[in-house]
Amino acid sequence: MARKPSTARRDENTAIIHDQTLQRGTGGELHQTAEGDTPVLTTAQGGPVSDDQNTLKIGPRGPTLIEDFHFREKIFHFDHERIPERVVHARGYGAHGYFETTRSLSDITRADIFQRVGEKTPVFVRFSTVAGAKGSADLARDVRGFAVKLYTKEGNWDIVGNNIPVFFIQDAIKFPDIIHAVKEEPDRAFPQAASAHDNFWDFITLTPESMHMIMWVMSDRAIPRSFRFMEGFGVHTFRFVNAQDESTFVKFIWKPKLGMQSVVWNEALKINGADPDFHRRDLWNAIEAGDYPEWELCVQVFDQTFADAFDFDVLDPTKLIPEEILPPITVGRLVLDRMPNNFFAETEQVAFMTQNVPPGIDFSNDPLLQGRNFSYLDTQLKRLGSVNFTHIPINAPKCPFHHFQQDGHMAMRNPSGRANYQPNSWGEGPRESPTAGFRSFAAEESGTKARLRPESFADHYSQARQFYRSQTATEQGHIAMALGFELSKVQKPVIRERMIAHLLLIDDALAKTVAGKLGMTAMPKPADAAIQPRDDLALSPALSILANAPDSFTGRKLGILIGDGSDAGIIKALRGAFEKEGATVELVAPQPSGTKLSDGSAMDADHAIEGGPSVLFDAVAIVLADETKHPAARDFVADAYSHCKFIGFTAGAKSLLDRSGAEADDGMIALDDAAAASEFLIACRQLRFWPREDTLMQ
Ligand code: HDD
Repeated sequence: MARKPSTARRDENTAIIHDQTLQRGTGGELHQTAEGDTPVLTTAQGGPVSDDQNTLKIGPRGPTLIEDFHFREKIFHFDHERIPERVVHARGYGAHGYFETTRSLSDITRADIFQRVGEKTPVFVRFSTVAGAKGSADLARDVRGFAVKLYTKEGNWDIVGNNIPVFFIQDAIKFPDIIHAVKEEPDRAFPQAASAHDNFWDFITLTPESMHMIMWVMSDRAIPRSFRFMEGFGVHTFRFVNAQDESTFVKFIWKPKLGMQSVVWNEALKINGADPDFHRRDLWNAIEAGDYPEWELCVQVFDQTFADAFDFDVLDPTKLIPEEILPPITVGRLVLDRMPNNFFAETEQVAFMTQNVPPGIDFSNDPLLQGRNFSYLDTQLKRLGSVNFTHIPINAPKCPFHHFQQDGHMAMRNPSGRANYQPNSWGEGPRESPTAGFRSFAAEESGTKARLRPESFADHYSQARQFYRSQTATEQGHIAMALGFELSKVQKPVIRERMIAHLLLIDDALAKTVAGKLGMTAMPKPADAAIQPRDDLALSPALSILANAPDSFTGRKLGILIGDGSDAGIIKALRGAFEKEGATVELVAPQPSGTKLSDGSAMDADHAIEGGPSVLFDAVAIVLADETKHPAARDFVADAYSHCKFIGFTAGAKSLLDRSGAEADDGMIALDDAAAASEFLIACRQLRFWPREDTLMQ
């Protein structure tokens, strides 16, 4: 695949800040340059600084003077660098790109973004974990945020979604509870970025509506290999509204062009140690290399008749509509092609809000969505500190905008002219437009004021069962292992038992397997279900990652372990074949430089072996001339083997394979000569050799 250098990382989002920096540094005649073209360091007020190494003192060993305004300003600013991290989704990573409309939806929505095929709309996307703090590791078992800000010609549209199509709770009033429960326990402040603790499982087992979501969170979806290999979901039912003010229901889905992929749990634990920034580094590297990640935007559209006939309430955010029942239609593509200039300015300060919708897109009565629409504005004020957070370039619309909001902290733009209200007699300023403006869909509403959950939301187990049973046997095994791991960290037996009681309503065999993993001798009674789970829902293969595998190694990474005497021809052939596939190849060696290959050439490696464990790669090749005693080399092979990776090996690697416990199977491919590289690549397209997992479990 051709590697393009990333496009210049500068755009209007940061231009204001950047230009001010330039002006500060090169501010004309007054500010000479220090050396050559290096600008003179100044204070924030623009005053040139003569000494930035020493505070102002009386004598070399004397007290520091209050008069030192440069020191005072520098420390004052530093002391205030941090803003509150997001109360959820604190750890995230963002990128710029564009959305291209590939299908006109002008019959069902008047949203400008869906009128013209080929229309390109700038976007900013932020991926995140939910529970961990800003500095936590990327491979936590967790839901991933998938928030997309589309800078449309009719204002910003934010699809603030996750990589899981359902949610834990049905009503927004429960959100603080679920989040408190999953985050670190307040007396001890641990565990961080982990759901494997009593409080979380206590809440889950007391909240049956979370059962469907918990099946997803225990599945491989919660340990994605990369942001690039995740689906994204708007979760709620929204509305499209057309020019005739007619409404159609819609659900939004992002589908990754490279297909989905996850890691295994033992691998995730090790990645967190080897590279806690694994996901953000992956996104950075892909975009910098010109391998721009891409998703299709798909919509599931339906009318009231479909909604009435569907098995569940379309307003219930703990339910999904299987793709087999309502096939998604592709309407556009999302391409991420530029990293931010500055993490804080853009990724940290970006403010997503579900209530940001353009005319032609509207809300349903999903009670979770309604509560979110209220919550997101609050959080921006808390985090960004001013009602003027839309003045920050990343949050400002890219279309023309005019309003009379003024003043407030850090106001960067105030309306000009005399009139700051409307209507006015000065002929100044904007006026509302009944035709172009946002009009809420005129839904008829009636009812008695009450705190109620609808009866139609009461089945908490049927779709959990459908999800579990729609997984491949390998994925079902992973769910059982995840539940076993998580519940093994729960200290209170009653909580574990309660979970088994719920699992009995989802799948009897699963419940028994997990109980066995926990060493439970007697099974509890099944939980009391408000509505007995259904057994008649058709399986939905679309819910499985492995049943929809891409059969491609594009976008993945091969690690080649080399040492002195490694066969130069095989290394070259592997590199050629895998790079042609659009994969990345990295070399791992005992030292970072100076490995002598079979042809006498010296080769630099990308990683010294201690820093380049096999968990960083999707497949590995062990191209060694003879025995290596390096302890990390044994881990390299043993991990790759137990994580079911395809392993290519040369004859000289045999003794290392034996010492590492890697036994011959169809996932172990001999690299006898350069020609074997393409055979190895064909095998690697399956991504993992899952049959090995059964052997390992025996
Ligand atoms: Fe939320 C952030 C996704 C329910 C309140 N949420 C946040 C982010 C994502 C989601 C991706 C991070 C955005 C970013 O990258 O800056 N949230 C969801 C999804 C939900 C959901 C898919 C259910 C379908 N959220 C939810 C509820 C509430 C909130 C029910 C409150 C009633 N969410 C917030 C928040 C956050 C947030 C507190 C924290 C930081 C922020 O908004 O900007 O307002």
